[in-house]
Amino acid sequence: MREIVIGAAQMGGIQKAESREAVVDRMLALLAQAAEAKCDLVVFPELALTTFFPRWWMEDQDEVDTWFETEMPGPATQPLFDAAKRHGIAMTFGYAEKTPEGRYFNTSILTDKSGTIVGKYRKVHLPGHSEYDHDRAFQHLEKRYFEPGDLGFPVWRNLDAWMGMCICNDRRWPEVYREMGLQGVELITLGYNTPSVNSQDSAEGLKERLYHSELSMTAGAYQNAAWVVGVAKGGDEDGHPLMAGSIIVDPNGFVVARAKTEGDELVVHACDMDLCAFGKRTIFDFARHRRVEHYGRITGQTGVILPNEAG
Ligand code: CDT
Repeated sequence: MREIVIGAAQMGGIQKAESREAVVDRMLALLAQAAEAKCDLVVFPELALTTFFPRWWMEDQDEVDTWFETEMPGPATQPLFDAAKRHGIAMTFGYAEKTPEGRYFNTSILTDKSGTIVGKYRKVHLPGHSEYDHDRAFQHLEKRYFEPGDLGFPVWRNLDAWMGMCICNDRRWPEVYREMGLQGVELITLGYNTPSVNSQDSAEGLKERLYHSELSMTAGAYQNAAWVVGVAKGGDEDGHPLMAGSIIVDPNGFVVARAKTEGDELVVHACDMDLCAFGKRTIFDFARHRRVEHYGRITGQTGVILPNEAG
């Protein structure tokens, strides 16, 4: 048995006026709870240090830059790394990254139990739009403020398991899980900020959104025989409702633990990495069953090409 006690550290809304230090205090409280619960790993949401700022239209780059971290850890986040090391807990969280070259990414990092960063992932699937959209109930400007990640979907050996990360919208794309599945991933962690209502269709509300989120993560877990831990920001954020619904999914695709609230809440489950082995050597033994000669379109084209247009 290779058990990792995982704490899915859901966070309630982070208001625009909330300082990094105040948010880090909330994260420290969750880490302390995780230490009480004997967690080995704590998973925080996407853009865990700030409000989900891509909902705001900004033209002044100096203002945009205030939402980005230029170093990790930096002065505001160092206490997190110190606490993780003191408790002996590995952690992962998302933040907006500005590189020394002036590039902007929606990023998450993974540490080991000594608080050393062992993995970095930059969000590949950026939803939304880059210009102001008058037809939406609210904006989703990730394509304006970030560039698509340039690191692919690596996996890392950490806590005696193969771990990978993705971020929010990535969880809706089967290619993401399979890229990691093909590297033997056993645990995929992800954070998300999902509005409770679709900005382009008010009929798609909380119930439908929770369903799609869970459907994506349970399918990704099952089809790759891996644990999936999806951690939300939830509740009211700057007057905008965010869907909560953090879950821990086992390698058979079953939800084994879920958040009960929309606020700061630690969901704990002891996850045995050895449970991945059965699916990986049977129905999802990729080496025996995949038929790559038929998958060319997956990497060869993006949009739909109807058969009568193919030429
Ligand atoms: N943060 C993020 O990726 N949110 C998206 C919202 C999609 S609507 C533009 C998500 O897939 O949950």
